[in-house]
Amino acid sequence: MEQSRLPPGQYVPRGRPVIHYGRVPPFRPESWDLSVFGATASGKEHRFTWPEFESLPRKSVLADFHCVTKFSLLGNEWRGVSPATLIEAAPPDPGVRHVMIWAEYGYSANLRMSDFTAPGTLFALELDDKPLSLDRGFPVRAVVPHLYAWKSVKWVRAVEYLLEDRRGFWEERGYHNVADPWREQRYSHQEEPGEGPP
Ligand SMILES: Nc1nc2c(c(=O)[nH]1)N[C@H]1C(S)=C(S)[C@@H](COP(=O)(O)O)O[C@H]1N2
Ligand SMILES: [Mo]
Repeated sequence: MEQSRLPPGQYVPRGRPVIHYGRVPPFRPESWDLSVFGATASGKEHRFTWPEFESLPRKSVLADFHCVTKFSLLGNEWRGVSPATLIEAAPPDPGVRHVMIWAEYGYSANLRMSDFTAPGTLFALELDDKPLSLDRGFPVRAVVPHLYAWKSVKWVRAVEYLLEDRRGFWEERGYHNVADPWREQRYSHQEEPGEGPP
């Protein structure tokens, strides 16, 4: 049964690996904020403080998670804030087709607007009924379960609305701009016309 849930080339490891590039950032609630900037409809940046973000309405998403290094974690129950809530607070310019999600220390991943607003995409604060652990992205991580997990940015601090697509951290380093695991879109050399920035 579980086999049919796995995209091509993926396996279920023993345990639940934690991986990221660089160090785990400290969380300082007094200075933490999450901003929505770039091509907003108003032209202004919108900032959520920690108390503001923490009190936004939450929803649950049950989803699998596929890392490009080939392990998959099945049945994660994420709880957090829908991208629709951010879009409502800070509407994008009508020309916005892409977003960049920014983390602490400059890590980033770009998404098509359609992937950002997909039903499974979430800004998660909880995993399996507990606040995220620091190493899994506390206080807030993106979850984009239908794409390879490097797009699921931990320690999110900003969302940038883009009028033109731009590559994020791994997308600039040889990884696929779209990253659909069901199509094994692992590397940038596999990109078809229209799948990458102009
Ligand atoms: N900020 C940040 N987010 C990140 C990464 C990172 O290096 N920095 N690594 C990504 C990769 S490649 C994977 S597989 C997942 C791992 O998530 P996990 O540690 O919860 O398993 O986080 C993603 N999010
Ligand atoms: Mo990964």
